[in-house]
Amino acid sequence: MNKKAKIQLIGVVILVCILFIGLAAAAKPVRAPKECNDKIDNDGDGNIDLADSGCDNKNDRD
Ligand SMILES: [Ca+2]
Ligand SMILES: [Ca+2]
Repeated sequence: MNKKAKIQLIGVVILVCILFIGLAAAAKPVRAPKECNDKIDNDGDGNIDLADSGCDNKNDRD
């Protein structure tokens, strides 16, 4: 294999890696809302979001 062919092969390998990284990023599920800002009683104690003593702020995840 000559030098030019090796460089082309490395380029193709790098492109395939970038493609797979892009696909993996695109396949990630949309980030769920924070549990203290989703209007759901996540822990089932009757208190929703900031009304729950476990929630210090809307970005909290308890
Ligand atoms: Ca709760
Ligand atoms: Ca909640």
